[in-house]
Amino acid sequence: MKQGVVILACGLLVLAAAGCGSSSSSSSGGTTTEESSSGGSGGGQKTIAGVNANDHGTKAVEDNGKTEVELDDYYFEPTVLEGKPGEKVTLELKNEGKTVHSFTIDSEGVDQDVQPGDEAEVSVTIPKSGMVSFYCKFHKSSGMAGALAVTGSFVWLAVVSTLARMIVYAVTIAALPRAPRPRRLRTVHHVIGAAGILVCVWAMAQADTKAWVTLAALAAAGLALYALARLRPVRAG
Ligand SMILES: [Cu+2]
Repeated sequence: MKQGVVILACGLLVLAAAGCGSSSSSSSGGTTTEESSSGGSGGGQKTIAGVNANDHGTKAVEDNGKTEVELDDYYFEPTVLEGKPGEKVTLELKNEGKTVHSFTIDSEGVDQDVQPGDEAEVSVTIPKSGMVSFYCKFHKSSGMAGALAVTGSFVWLAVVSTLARMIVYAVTIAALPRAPRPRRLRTVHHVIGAAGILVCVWAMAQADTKAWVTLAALAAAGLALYALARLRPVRAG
């Protein structure tokens, strides 16, 4: 019985750790930026949300009022704008270059031209997760692009998945057999276990399809290990 509990706890540990780990890492995939060696207009180039962009930094949007975005030859500054998931933001676009630029987001129906030395305002929405790409329709091929992103989504998910694993470790350690051990799991163990499962469910709710496929593969591996452990039970020590 005790060994059954331990094997079950270990199986759950594998499932939970794998599931939470995969959901956080693949969710971060959308916000990953990659350095590239080729230089852009002063700031170096990055792949941002799948688009090659001249990188001029990341900035959080203003909580109240407008967020200023400089359009120049040929970059956006800041290049990545971070805000809360689903937050509506007003951007004040300033063209400080010598040629006309646009601020364009296909998925949000935003397409604003700004003449040299001119200003314009657009309303945009921070995505629920990951990144949404914006670009200048005249100079996208020159790397004039950027993205709206969710603030620290990767860090937050990493913290939550680590927390989930620690909770599962705690309940696993608590379930380890001790000799003699008159009682079975106590209420506190069930509470800790339930908290761990809730955190895992929350973390998995942030995951996309790719993460679920990964989770399914890892869950199958976890179940196989569990079945193997059942076939060859641990000898009582
Ligand atoms: Cu442009």
